[in-house]
Amino acid sequence: MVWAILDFMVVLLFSLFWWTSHLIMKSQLYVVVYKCSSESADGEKAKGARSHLNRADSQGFMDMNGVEEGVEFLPTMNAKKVEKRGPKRWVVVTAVLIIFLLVSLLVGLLVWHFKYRRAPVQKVYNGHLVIQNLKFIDAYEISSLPAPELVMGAGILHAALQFIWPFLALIPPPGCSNGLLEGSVIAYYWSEFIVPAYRAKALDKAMADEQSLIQMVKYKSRNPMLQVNSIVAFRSCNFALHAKEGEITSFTTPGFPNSPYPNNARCTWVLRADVDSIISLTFKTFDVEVCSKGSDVIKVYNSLSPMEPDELVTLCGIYPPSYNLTFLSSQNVMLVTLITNAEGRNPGFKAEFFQLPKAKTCSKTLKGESGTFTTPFYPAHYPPDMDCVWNIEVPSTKNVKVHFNVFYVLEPGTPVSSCPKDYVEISNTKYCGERSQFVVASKNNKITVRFHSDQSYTDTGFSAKFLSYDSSDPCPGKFTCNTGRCIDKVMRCDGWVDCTDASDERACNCTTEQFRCNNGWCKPRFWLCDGVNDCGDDSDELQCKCPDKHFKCSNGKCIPETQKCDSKDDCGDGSDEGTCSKVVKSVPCKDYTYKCHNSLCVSKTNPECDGTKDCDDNSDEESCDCGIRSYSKQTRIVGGQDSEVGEWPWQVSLHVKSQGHICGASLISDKWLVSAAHCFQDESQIRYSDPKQWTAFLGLHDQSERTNEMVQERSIKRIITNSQFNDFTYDYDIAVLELQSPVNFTTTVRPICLPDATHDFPAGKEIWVTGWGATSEGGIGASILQKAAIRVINQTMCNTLLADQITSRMICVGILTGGIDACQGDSGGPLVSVESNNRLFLAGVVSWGDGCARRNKPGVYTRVSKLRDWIKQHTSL
Ligand code: 4AZ
Repeated sequence: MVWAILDFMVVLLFSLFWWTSHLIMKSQLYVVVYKCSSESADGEKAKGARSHLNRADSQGFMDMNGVEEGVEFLPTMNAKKVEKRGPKRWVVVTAVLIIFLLVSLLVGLLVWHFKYRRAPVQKVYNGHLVIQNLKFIDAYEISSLPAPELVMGAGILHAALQFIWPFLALIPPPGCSNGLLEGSVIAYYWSEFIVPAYRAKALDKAMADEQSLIQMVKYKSRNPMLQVNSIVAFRSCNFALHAKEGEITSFTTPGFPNSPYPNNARCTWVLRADVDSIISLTFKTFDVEVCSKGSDVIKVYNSLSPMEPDELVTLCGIYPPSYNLTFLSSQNVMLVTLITNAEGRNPGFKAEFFQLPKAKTCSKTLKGESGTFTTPFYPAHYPPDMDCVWNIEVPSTKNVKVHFNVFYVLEPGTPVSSCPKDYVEISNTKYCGERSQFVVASKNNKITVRFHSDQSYTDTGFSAKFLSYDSSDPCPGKFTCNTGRCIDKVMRCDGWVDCTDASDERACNCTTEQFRCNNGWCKPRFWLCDGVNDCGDDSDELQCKCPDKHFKCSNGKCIPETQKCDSKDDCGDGSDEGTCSKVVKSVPCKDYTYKCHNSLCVSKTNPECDGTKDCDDNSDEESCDCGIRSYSKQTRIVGGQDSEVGEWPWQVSLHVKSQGHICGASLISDKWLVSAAHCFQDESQIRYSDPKQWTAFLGLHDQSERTNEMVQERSIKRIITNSQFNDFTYDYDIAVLELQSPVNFTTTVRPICLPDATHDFPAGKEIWVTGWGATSEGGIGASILQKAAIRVINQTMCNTLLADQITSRMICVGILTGGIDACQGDSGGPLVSVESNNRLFLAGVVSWGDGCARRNKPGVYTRVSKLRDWIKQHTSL
């Protein structure tokens, strides 16, 4: 239709052109008449003007009366005469102008039509089709392309070849040996089309539609009996790039960043470098369909053939910009492939590569008291096909140990027990996989560390340091684990396993505050009957178990299992009804049942935004645009606890004028934040309760980069602290803040979900705390947003540990061995839990603690679910 209109316009323009050219001729004649009667000075001027005309015009001609005629533009001075003898001057000027415009438009349109719209574009597709009523014969099984006659000889395909010629191969379907299958052949094809640019999209559409493809093959074959099914066509796009000496070369998926990469595509990028060079490839931006079976996928190969043994990595999903996506080749070639399915509209990637001289060796001899070493190109993925040896030697009177700070030598699908592919080897022991920090010690002053990577799949590698130690006292003032690691003496026999081989908890005499497990371990007494198998043999929980076929309520009561999830509160604390995975609809509303908007209640644990409609009015799945990160990739922490950009998009930094960052907060809508009431208590010097004192920074990653384009800065309009907040006990430690103007949701700014009042965060659940607070007790704040995974602590146990200071508006979360915790400056910030559907909920607000990261002193957080109604009352959210 659009093209019909365009064609009509072209015809119209031709007509106009014809008409206007007549007009031009007429006006030329008109000028000639004028020229005939002009004389003297005017005539001179006209002559002068004539010299500007083109040659054909300036030649002029003689009429019958011998009057010289010519074509000229009208000199201004003749205007009056013109007015007397013909149409006014402005009419002529306007006409000339219109003509000029129309001609330009016409020329433009013709250029666009022939140069761009009709410009030939090459479209390449490959794929396969199944021909059902073609009997497979052995003659098809030839190494070169089958000759057309051969296929036509089969009497079926014929002209279909015009469409899908040439076939790369004709094979019987899998599972059938040659010649055995009656009437069925799989034809692999590769076809190239040259089409006008304006038809390219329609061709893509047709090639993506299986039914239209089948029709097309049938039509072209002129054989309606041909039974073709399951035909697929993939768009081919192939690029070849060569690294330039000393330069970085970039490439992107087609259309990046303005339009998504094509569906049903097979794209390849062949990367080459000079001989004796290797390639370093980095994905700078990576946004591909979220990984699932059959999803769009990018693969990088350490060769030019896309074969599994040479595959370096398979990538899909969305990676934050800070994620390390650098890969190295072992030789001067690399291949990147993109395979896309029929769905998904993601932008794709931007990548860069450059060449590096191929290092002769990565092996080294390291001497001295201490030193560091890493896998080649760490923290980039180490190259495949590498063997490095580090010969370490410390002074002869000392022994040596190697401490691995970071260790990622993981090959997907390989057992870490035998490490058959990539590995680190020390004293005939192989290490591989993902490991937390560990130490390997030697019994003399030398140690040899070997690293091997095979052809496929590479990882981040390791970062290690070597240290010399005195063999008579390997850990001065400390306890030495059998692994060689040094730990504080107080950690010996305290019930916690601190040495990876548990050597700190063996051969212990239990104290009066401990009980002895059946297997001999000593454990703190308050761990008895806490529902966690601390002994490992369950002996700390056995005496407190309910009889067979009974359910143990959270308050310790035992009830028959049949009474669980029967819509009656048999425990008395709702714990038998609050943890039912099956929805019992329209149960009597209780403290532990979820209330739908229609006032009916359902008994299901945490039904909000879990992707299942549990309320008849769907109210449990409404207002669920929250708790989702823009980046689908969870990063591994490499050498620290730094967050990735956009990993916690609800995190807010609250600054006080002239003091900088003071507290954290969480974004719950485009204009409301949740924080801690204790952040807004006035002090003699500063009125912290005054909204004008505060500025909120959203989308912030690094405190030193607050002017970054991803950051949104807002003033605070209102601070509402909970009127029941007690600044002695820190009970009801919650506040909501209204922003002066709403924020825009972006990849780095998004709200967190608020849990329903009945939402359960069970003891033992892993939860994340984030903030720019102090990184040690009494220490200074972090510049990069920090993250830490901690666990919910049983409320009764926490009350014991923290001297009965825990109210029901508080939740204790931490790691009882110490070392991981929130601290000063994290206050007000989020404690978030990953719930079903990978959605994150605000479980708590950082509130207080007995110091930071101390043993048996978990952090205390405001329990948001308990104050959900208060938040609703003040924000209507
Ligand atoms: C504080 O002063 C603070 N360990 C916050 C949290 C904790 C301790 C202190 C928890 O803001």
